[in-house]
Amino acid sequence: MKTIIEPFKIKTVEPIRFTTREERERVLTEAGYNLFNIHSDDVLIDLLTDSGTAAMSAKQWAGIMEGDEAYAGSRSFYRFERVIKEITGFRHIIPTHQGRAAERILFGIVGGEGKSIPNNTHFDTTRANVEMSRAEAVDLPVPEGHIPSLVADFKGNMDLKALEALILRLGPARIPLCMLTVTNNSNGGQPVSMENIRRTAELCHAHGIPLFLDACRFAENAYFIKLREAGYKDRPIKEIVAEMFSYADGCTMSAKKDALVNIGGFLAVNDDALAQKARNILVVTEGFPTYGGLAGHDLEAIAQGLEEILDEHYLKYRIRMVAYAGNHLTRTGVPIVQPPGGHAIYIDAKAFLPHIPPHQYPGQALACEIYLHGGIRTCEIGSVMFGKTDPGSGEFRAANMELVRLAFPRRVYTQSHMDYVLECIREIFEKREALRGMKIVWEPEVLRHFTARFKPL
Ligand code: P61
Repeated sequence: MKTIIEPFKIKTVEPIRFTTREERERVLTEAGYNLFNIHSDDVLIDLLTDSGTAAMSAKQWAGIMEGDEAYAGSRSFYRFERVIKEITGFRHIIPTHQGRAAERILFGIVGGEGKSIPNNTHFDTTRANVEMSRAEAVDLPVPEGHIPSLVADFKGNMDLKALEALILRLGPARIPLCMLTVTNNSNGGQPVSMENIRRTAELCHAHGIPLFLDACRFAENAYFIKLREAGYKDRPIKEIVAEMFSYADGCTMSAKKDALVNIGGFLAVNDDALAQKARNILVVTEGFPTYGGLAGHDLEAIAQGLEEILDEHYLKYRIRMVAYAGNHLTRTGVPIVQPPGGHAIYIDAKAFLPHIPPHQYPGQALACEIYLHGGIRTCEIGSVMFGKTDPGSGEFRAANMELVRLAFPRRVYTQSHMDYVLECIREIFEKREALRGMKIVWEPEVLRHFTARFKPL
């Protein structure tokens, strides 16, 4: 059979609320044209993020009831630890309340003034935690990663020549570890190849530098390796995952993505001394080492989710659903970051709205119109998020790309929800000349995309 179906049936449903265009116009005006300011009850289909938005399975909900809430030595912790050890092979498993808490603990130990952390591309919380420690976060993606229309298999890869040059320039003493984000979220959700993981590890280890994975979407990355990399077609996904982790010395993970839960994360390391330091911080800021900021029932749900994510029927459906959306938009002429990534489609708003210059925020204009037209919430990843306006001179600096991300929650929306989203974008594309840019009327000092207020021009 060629048709790919959702590999689950639905036991519990949650209604979604329909609104009229007039209602959405009012909601958007009151929200200052910022989709982060909207109540989720006013959203029909929410594609703001794939983080913490998954639907849990019956077995995960059963695990929630089974969770052992003992302060110390919880049975649920031992299941969590066993499952993660089996998947990653790492020696020390340290639970945290989410991904950024693992990052804060790790960089609180290895970061600091004068240090540099290379990464294929830091996610914004990772960069913030590196910089909060006063270290420098260096992005070294392969050059093809920056060309939205280019179709290539592993646009998430690390630029190995640039990494070697950095190591030779700074010396290994200033590089306490190197990171690889799989898949590369900030670069379009593009995967990293096994060859690139292995060669990054070889280069780092030759200089005594440990390699860590930012493993949020490790299973989606592994499935791309199976699909696209020579020699992996017939290998079980568990083996591919094990090989990916075998090159690394540790990882940070937000369980809100590929562990199919609504909250949670962990830090995993091989180094005994590093693990001891991490547990010292954990016990002060997160919790006792056998729960680390989570309830016993959360640990249970994560362990179960990590077993479910490795189901190849699930991964095939997941990657094909995103590809279905991407290929449909491409056939319609809608410019997107190519090829479609693992968890999201990124519309290239600069090419979609060539008549709106970056300083009039084409991504924000498009995200607002997608909400007005279809009640769908997406996220601007462009000059609102990464651009800057100098408060003194008023000079504007644009972001590298003007993107709108449609991130797909796991196991939440069906094929017909997807068809509705595609129809909405197609209709906006047909009348794109009518769209106007936006101006910022108020912005905070940091992370302006969350709270800034806009007006249409
Ligand atoms: C997302 F607008 N991602 O993509 P935590 N590493 C990576 C992530 O993708 C990631 C984290 C670490 C989110 C949520 C998000 O400003 C924002 O469990 C590759 O969220 O702490 C999270 O994991 C951090 C969206 C986070 C944002 C911060 O939508």
